[in-house]
Amino acid sequence: MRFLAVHPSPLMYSKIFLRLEPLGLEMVAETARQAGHKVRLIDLQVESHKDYFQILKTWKPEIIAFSCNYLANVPEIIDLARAAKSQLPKSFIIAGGHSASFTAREILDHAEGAVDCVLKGEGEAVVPRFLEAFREDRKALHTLPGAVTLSGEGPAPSFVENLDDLPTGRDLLRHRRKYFIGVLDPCASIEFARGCPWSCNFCSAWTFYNRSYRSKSPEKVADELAGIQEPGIFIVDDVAFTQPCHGMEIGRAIEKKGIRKKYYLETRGDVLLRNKEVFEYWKRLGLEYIFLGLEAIDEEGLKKFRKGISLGKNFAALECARSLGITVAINLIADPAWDRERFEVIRKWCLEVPEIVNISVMTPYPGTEIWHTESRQLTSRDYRLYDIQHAVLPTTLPLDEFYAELVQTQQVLNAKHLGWEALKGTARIAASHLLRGQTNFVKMLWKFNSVYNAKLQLADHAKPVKYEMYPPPPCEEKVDPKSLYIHAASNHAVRSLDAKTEQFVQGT
Ligand code: B12
Ligand code: SF4
Repeated sequence: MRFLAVHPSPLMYSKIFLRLEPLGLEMVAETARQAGHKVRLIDLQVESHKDYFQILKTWKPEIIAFSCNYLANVPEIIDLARAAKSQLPKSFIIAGGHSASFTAREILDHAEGAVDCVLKGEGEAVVPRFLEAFREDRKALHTLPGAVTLSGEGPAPSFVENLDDLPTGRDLLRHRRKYFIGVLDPCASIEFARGCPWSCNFCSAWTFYNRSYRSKSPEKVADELAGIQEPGIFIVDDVAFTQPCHGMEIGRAIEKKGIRKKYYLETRGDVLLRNKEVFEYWKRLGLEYIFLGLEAIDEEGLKKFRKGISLGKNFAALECARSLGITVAINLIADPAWDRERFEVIRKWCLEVPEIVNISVMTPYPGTEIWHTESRQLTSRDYRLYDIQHAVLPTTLPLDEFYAELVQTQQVLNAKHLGWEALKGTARIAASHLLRGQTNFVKMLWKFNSVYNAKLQLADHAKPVKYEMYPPPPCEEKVDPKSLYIHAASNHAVRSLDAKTEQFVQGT
C-alpha cells in the first residue's frame, strides 16, 4: 500500500527560532515501511501545500496519515484531509499525535467523514496493528486499542514496550538541511527517554504518557547518533537527564565512539542542580544550550502552575548553568490577567539577566488539568489561537494593549539576542554556516518583526472561525489525575517524585 505521512505547517514560534525534524512522525512512518508498505513523508514546515497536492496527484497514496501534535494545526489538517478525500475518494485518512489523542472525537466530527480514524497514543504501538486490520477487516478498525472512528472507539491505547525496538526513519525526510535551532544549523533530533514524572497543571506531557518514564539504552542512543550526519542535535525529551546515571552512561557510550556534536536540550532547574555533574560532563561532550521552563519569577506563580520547585532553586539553576558556560533559554508564562506593571517588572528582569527569555501565554489545553479547573471563560475556541502566543482567556488589559505589552516584552529578546546584536557575537559561526550554504540561522536573525506583531495577533481574533473546539467540561475544583490519561492503568513503571527526598518512587 502507498502510505503518505504528513506533518502540518509551522506555528509562530517555529517560524523564527527553530525548525525541527518531525521525529515522531518519521518513527510512525518507518513502522509502516517495515511492515512492507511504500512510504513517503512530507513536512509542511518546509514544503508547501502545492507540493502536498502534487504528491496526491502523482503518487495517489492509499493511506494518508497526519501528525497532529499541536492543537493550532487542527483546522489545517482537517482542510487538507477534506481536499485529499475529494481528490482521492478511496483514500483512507488517519490522524494521530499528542493533540489528536485528546480531541479525537471532535476531529472526526469536524471532518465529517474526511478523517476516517484517529489513532491515540504512541503511533509505533498501534500503526502495525492498524495496517493489518485495514487489510483484513476495515469494519473492525474501531476495536483496536487507541482507535476512534465514527463507528466507535476501541480500548485505551497500549504503550511501546521497549524504546530500543523502535526504528527511526530519518531518510524519509526530503530536506534535512532545513532543520535548525539557533546556531545549531543544520540540526537533527533524537530521543533518549519518553515521559515525565512531574505533573504541572498546564502541561499534558505527563497525561499523554500516563506518568510513565521509559528510556533508551545508552548503546542504542550512541548507535543512532553515530548514524546522524548533522553536527547539531536537539534532544526531544521533556526533561532531559531526569535519571543522572542514564545521562552519564549515554555520555560514556558516545565518548567511546568518538562522536562529536553540539547539543540542545530541555530540562528543569531542580534536575540541573541535582545532577550538575551530568551537565558538566555533557558540556565537555558538546552541550551548548539548555531550555529551562522557569515559568514564573515569583513563588505565587510557581505554586499556581504546580511546578514543584521553589524560586530560589530556579535562580540557583541559572547560576549553575552560567558557571558551566552553558547558554540558557528561559520560558516564562504570561497570565492574561497581567497588567502593565506586571509586564514592566518582567521586562526589567529580562533585561537584567543575560539569558534568552521566551514568553508564552498561559493556555488551557485539552489533556491538561487547567483545561478542567480554569474557571475563567474561554474567549475563543478557534484552534488556531491555541499556540501559546495568543490569549484565549479574558485579559485584564484591553486585548490590543495586552498584545502591545506582550510584544514589547518579547522585543527585549529581539534586541538582546537577534539582529546585529546577535551577529556581533556569532559572526564567525554565521560566516562558516554561510560558507557551507546553511542560511537558516542567519535568516532567523531578522525575522522577529514580521512574525511578532501586536496588530497581526489582534487581527487573528477577527478571522472567521470554521472549526470550533468543543468546550471544556464544567469547571471542577479537583480533578482525578487518572481521568486525564489517555492510556489505561499501565503495566510498566509509573513514577512520581517524592517532594521531601527528591527521589523517584513507584506508583502514582
Ligand atoms: C520537541 C517538541 C517541540 C519541537 C517540535 C519538533 C517537531 N518538529 O515536531 C519544538 C521545540 C519546535 C516545539 C515547539 C512547540 N511546541 Co512542542 N513539544 C515538543 C515535545 C517536547 C516533544 C515532541 C517529540 O518530538 N516527542 C518525541 C516523538 C517521538 O514523539 P511525538 O512527536 O509526540 O510522536 C509520537 C506520538 O505523538 C504519535 N504520533 C505523532 N504523529 C503521529 C501521526 C500518526 C498518524 C499517528 C498514528 C501517531 C502519531 O506517535 C509518535 C511516536 O510515538 C512535546 C512534548 C511531548 N512529550 O510530546 C511538546 C509539545 C508537543 N509541544 C507543545 C507546544 C505547546 C509547543 C509550541 C506551541 C510552544 C511554543 N513555544 O510556541 C511550539 C509550536 C510548535 C510548532 N508546530 O510550531 C505542546 C503541545 C500542546 C498542544 N496540545 O498543542 C507539547 C505537548 C508540550 C506540552 N505538554 O505542553 N515543540
Ligand atoms: S516538568 Fe515539564 S514536561 Fe513535565 S509536566 Fe512539568 S512542564 Fe510538563
